[in-house]
Amino acid sequence: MKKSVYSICGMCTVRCPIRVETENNRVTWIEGNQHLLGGALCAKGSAGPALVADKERPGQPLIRDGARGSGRWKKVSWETALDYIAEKLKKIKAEHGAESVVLSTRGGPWQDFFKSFIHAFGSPNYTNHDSTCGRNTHHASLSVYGVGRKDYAYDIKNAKHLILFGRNMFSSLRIAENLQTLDMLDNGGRLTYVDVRQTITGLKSTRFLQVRPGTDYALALSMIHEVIKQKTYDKDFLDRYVTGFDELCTFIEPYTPAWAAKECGVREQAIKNFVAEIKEEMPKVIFHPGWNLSRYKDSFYASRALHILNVLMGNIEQKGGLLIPKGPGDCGKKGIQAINIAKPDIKRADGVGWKYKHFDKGPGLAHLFFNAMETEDPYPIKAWIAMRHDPFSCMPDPKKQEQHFDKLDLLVSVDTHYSEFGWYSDVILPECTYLERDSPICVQKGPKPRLAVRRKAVDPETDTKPAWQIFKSLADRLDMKDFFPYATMEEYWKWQLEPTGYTIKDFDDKGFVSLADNPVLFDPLQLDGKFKTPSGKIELISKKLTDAGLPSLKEYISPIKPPRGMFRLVYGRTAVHSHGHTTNNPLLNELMPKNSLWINIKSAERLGIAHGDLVDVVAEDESYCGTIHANVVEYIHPEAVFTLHGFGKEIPLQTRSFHAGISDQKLMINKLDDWDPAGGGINLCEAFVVVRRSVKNPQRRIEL
Ligand SMILES: Nc1nc2c(c(=O)[nH]1)N[C@H]1C(S)=C(S)[C@@H](COP(=O)(O)OP(=O)(O)OC[C@H]3O[C@@H](n4cnc5c(=O)[nH]c(N)nc54)[C@H](O)[C@@H]3O)O[C@H]1N2
Ligand SMILES: Nc1nc2c(c(=O)[nH]1)N[C@H]1C(S)=C(S)[C@@H](COP(=O)(O)OP(=O)(O)OC[C@H]3O[C@@H](n4cnc5c(=O)[nH]c(N)nc54)[C@H](O)[C@@H]3O)O[C@H]1N2
Ligand code: SF4
Ligand SMILES: [Mo]
Repeated sequence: MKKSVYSICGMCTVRCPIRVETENNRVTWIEGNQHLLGGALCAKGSAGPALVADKERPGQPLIRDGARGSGRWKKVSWETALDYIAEKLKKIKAEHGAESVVLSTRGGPWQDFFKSFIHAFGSPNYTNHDSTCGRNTHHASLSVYGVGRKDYAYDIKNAKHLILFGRNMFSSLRIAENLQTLDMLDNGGRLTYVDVRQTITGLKSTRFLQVRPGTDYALALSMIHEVIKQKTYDKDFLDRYVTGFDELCTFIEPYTPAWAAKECGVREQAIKNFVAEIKEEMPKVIFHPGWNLSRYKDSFYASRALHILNVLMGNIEQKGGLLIPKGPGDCGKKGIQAINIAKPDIKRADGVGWKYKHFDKGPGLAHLFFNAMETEDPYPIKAWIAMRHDPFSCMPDPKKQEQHFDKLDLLVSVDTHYSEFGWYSDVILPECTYLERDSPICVQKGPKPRLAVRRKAVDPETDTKPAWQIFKSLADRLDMKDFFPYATMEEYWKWQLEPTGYTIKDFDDKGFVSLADNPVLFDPLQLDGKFKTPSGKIELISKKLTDAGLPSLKEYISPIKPPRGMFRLVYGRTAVHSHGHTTNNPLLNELMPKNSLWINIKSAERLGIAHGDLVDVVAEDESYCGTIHANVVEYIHPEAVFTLHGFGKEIPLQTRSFHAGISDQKLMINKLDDWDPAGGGINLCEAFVVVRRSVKNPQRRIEL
C-alpha cells in the first residue's frame, strides 16, 4: 500500500521538514516539504532510505560479553537489557547518590524529555555536545545581549551583505539558510567569506579573505576600528540600547586595518573597502557570529567582536538583519505543553553554576565531567548514559577519555548505530531511525513560528525502539512512573496540544501548523525588555564577565606558529556527511568513502609530497598516526592542514567505514584540558601534527 507522510528529517540535527512516500513498509521517496523548502533536500537527507536498510547497525539490545572495547557482545531482549541497566542504576544510586549518573544528548527541541529523565532520577547532571560545537558563540551572545545564540534568526534573504567567518554554509548545511543566501545573491546582495582555505562557500562569495589560522579576532577588531573611524554605526541605536561604547572606542584604537593586514595576511585596502561598502548597506548587513567558531583560544572573543559589529550596524529587528524569533505568545496563540521536570537542587559535577557562574547552566560543559571522574570532586561519577551522543567522536583524545570512563561502573549508549563510545560501553540500546518513529511536537520559533512534528513513515524491521519508549520503560523500572505517564505518542501529542486548540489532524495537510500568516516583527524602537543582561541593555562590557574576573574587551594575542616541521590541524565538514554517523551509510559512503589531507602546495613540495600521495599524519605525542591521500592545493594557508571530521572509525562491524580515512579527534592529544575559561568551548584548533610522505605509497614500495 502507498502512503505519504510529512515528517522531520533526522540525517543531521538541522531537522528540515520533509515528505516521505512509502510502499509496503518501504521508503520509496523523500523530498523537502514543498510548503517550506520547495522540495529541496540535501544528499544526506536523500540517503535516509539507505540508513533504514543498512544492516550494519545494531538490530537488538546488546550487553558487553568481554572487556570494554573488545567487540564481544551478547544479543539480549529488551527486558533483559533494561532490567540490567535499571539494577545497576539502583545500586549506583544507593551507594553513591543519584547525582553520580550523567546523561548526555545532542541538544535540540527534544532535549527537555531526556533532561527530565535524569532530573526525575535525582541527578542535575544533564549535558550535551555543545562544548565542542556552538558553546563559545552561545556564551558570546549571552554576554552581549543576555540571550543565547539561537535567540536571533538571520533575515539573510533581505540582507544586502552577509559576512561569514569560517561559517562554511554551503558544506555545513542548513537548507533554508542556503536557499535564502542564494536568493540574497540573486538580488544583488554581497557575501564576504573568511577562511584559512578556499571552500564552496568562498567560491560563491563576492569577497574571499584568506586569513592566517586563528586570527579572526584580529580581523574583526580591525573591522570594528574602521567602522568606528568611518562612523559606520547607528548612533540612535547605540544611544537607545547599548552601554560601553566609549570603552570600546578607547580599546579599539590600536587595532587598525594596517595592523590587522600584517597579523592576518589580508590586504589593508580590502578591509577599508569592505567597511566603505557596508556603510552604504547598513542596517541590512549581517555578521554571522559563527556556529562552530569554537576552536581557537580566543574564539569566544572573536564571536563577541562579530556580535559587536552587528550591534554597531543597528540591525536588530530590522529587515535584512537579526530578527528576534517569535513564539506562539508573540502571535497571540497559546503554546504547547511539554514534559519538563525541574533540576534537583544539587551542585552540578562539572562545576557550572557554582564554580563557573558565568556559564549557561542548561547543559553545562561535558568535558568538565572528566575532572570530576578523576578527582571525585565534588562527588564521584559512576555512570554515563549517552543518548544520540558519541563522546569519543565529539570530544578530543578518545584514548584519554577511555581512561576516565574506565573508572565508571556503567556506560550506556542509546544510538541508531554502533558509535565509537557505544562500542566501548557496557550496553547498547538501539533506537529505531527517524523514519521509523514518532517524536513529540515541537515549537519552531522564527519570524513565522510554527508547530512541527516528526511522524513515523515505516515500522522498524529490526528489534529497535524509539528513545521515548526506551526511557519510559527504564523509568518504569526505576519507580519513576510519573516521568512520562503516557502509553503512546498519540496520547502525549493530545496532552501537548491541549492548550492550543489544535489536534494532530491539523498537521496532516502540510506537516506543520503555522502560527502566523505573515512575519511578526517587533517595533525596533521598542526593544526594551528584549535584552536579558543584568542592566537590560546590550552590554559591550559584560557585568557577568567582570564578576567572573574576565575581560570583556580582551587584548589580542597572536596565535603561536606551529613548531618547526609541524602544522596546525584544522577540520570541518562536507555537504555529504553528518559528522561521523553517515560515513558507513551505503549511499553516502559511496559518494565519499574517506577523507584526505589538504596541504599547501609549497609545504608539500618541501616535504616531497605530490598530490594524491599517501601521507602519514602523526599526533604530537606520536600516539596516533593515520595514513591518507594528500590533497595538495594552493588555497590553504601554509601553517594549516585540513581534514574532514567523522572518519578513521574503528568499528569492525561497520565494514565500509572501518579504518577508512583518519580521525581528527584522535590527533587532538591532551586537548580535553585545553578549553576557554571565558567561552567554555574546547580549543579544538590548538593541536599540531607532523605530516610526512608515507612508506605505504605504491611507488615507494617498488623503490624499496
Ligand atoms: N553537511 C553537514 N552540515 C552540517 C554538519 C555536518 O556534519 N554535515 N554539522 C552541523 C553542525 S553540528 C555544525 S556545528 C555546523 C558547523 O558549521 P561551521 O561553523 O560552518 O563549521 P565547519 O564546517 O566545522 O568549518 C568551518 C570552516 O572553518 C575553517 N577554519 C579553520 N580555521 C579557521 C580560522 O582561523 N579562521 C576562519 N575564518 N576559518 C577557519 C575551516 O577551514 C572550515 O572551512 O555545521 C552543521 N551542518
Ligand atoms: N575533532 C572534532 N571534534 C568535533 C567536531 C569536529 O569537526 N572535529 N565537531 C564538533 C561538533 S560541531 C559537533 S556538533 C559534535 C558532534 O558530536 P555528536 O553529537 O556526538 O555527533 P553526531 O555524529 O552528530 O551524533 C552522535 C551519535 O548520534 C547517533 N545518532 C544519529 N541519529 C540518531 C538517532 O536518530 N537516534 C539516536 N539515538 N542516535 C542517533 C549517531 O549514530 C552518533 O553515534 O562534535 C564536535 N566535535
Ligand atoms: S540538512 Fe540535509 S540531512 Fe540535515 S536535516 Fe536537512 S535534509 Fe536532512
Ligand atoms: Mo555542531
